[in-house]
Amino acid sequence: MSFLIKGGTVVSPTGPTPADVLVDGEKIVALFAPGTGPAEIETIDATGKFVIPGGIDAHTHMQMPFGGTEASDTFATGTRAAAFGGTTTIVDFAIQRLGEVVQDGLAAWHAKTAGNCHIDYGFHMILGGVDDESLKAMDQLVADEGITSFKLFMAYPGVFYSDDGQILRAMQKARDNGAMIMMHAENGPAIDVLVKQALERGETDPYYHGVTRPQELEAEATSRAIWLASVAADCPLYIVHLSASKALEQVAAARDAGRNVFAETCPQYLYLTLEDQLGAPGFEGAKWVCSTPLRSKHESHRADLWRGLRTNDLAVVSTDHCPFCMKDQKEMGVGDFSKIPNGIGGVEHRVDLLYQGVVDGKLSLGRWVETIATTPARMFGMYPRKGVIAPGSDADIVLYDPAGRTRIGVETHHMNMDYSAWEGWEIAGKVDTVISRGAVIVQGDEYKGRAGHGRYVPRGLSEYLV
Ligand code: DUC
Ligand code: ZN
Ligand code: ZN
Repeated sequence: MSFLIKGGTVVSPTGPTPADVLVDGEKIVALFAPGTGPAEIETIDATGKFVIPGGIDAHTHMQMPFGGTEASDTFATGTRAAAFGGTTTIVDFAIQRLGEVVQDGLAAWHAKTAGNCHIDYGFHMILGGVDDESLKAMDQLVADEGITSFKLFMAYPGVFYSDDGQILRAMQKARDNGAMIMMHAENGPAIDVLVKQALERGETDPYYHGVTRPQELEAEATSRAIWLASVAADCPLYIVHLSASKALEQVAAARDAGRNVFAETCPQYLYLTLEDQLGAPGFEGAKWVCSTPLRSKHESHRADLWRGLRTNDLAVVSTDHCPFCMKDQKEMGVGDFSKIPNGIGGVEHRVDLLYQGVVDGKLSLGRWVETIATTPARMFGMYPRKGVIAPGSDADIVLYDPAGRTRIGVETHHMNMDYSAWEGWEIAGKVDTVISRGAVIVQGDEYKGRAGHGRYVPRGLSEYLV
């Protein structure tokens, strides 16, 4: 089927341009100066709307087994919620645990997703056990499986943790095969000491989750990862969920030196704080227990992160979507914050929350599109199939209404969570229409998509390497 998206303003990283967009089947086939496209054709009226590439959330954990439970969004519920929020591709994390064969972990994630996803999806691979076999598997995943990024953890000893020797070996392998190492950069062994000491003092509330993960331990791990990547002949390194000013300083210095070092942040770190959310009365703060943690409002983290987004020291905004319900899940940590499953759900709100940054004068329109769609596509080997409105690209398109408003809350969201981390927020802008590979899947508040529409996206190497 062909149709023309007419009367809108196409936004690309270089800024807004009035243009009509012709879609044929699953692809964008042409852009026209307003009113100069074909006449005898079905149209979608985009008057007054921004026409942007579908959002790409490069960091999600649908139905992830973690912290003694499982993330509450399945691939079906989570990708449908993502679609409502203007995201048309996710990159989720398949998991290899210590002692498991990497390819078996990947097969398990393909089985979870098959027939269930409403939007397109790719995988990164978490390596929970770096050894000779898993290092060999990295080559095979890059060459044959379309998986070109591997996440390692400097946190969570006994779960996903890799020591420095393992990290260096994986980095050397990535340097050879061109893959990206994604790093959860927090000093896990040091955090475990602080957690034990806090619990011994009777400091059991969710607030202490943040206090026992100070920014110094994120900055130290970030710096160590950057130096290890340097030893591995400047292996490509991507710091995930960067939350703190001192960690950002490490990334900025490496980038100023021309290194293959990149970083993402997440909406929760741009808006929410240790005191106002994690420090909420009683057990309420559990809603915002995630790692890295929310940071203090009395320091400059949020302003620094917004600045980092403008200067490209932060290249991408992802969600680290890892939802848990309060009932039966977060509640596991009543009386002991260290037992609260770590994670916040937000896959539905990233595009809107970042548009609020445009309205607040913190980002340009072009930078909005770049951080939520174009750069993730380039960073993770999906460009120009994804992340851009251009002939030949997949017709993943969002019509965004700058005059609309979005109210966020548990009554209206589509994620499988019994609370919202953004309850009661009303923000500028609204997703109006969502098109995934040429199919209209969201129109206003109406859902028209289906499970199984989403396809696996095998990825190439990052475009940003030097
Ligand atoms: N951090 C979280 O908050 N949840 C999932 C995994 C992680 O690293
Ligand atoms: Zn992480
Ligand atoms: Zn994560």
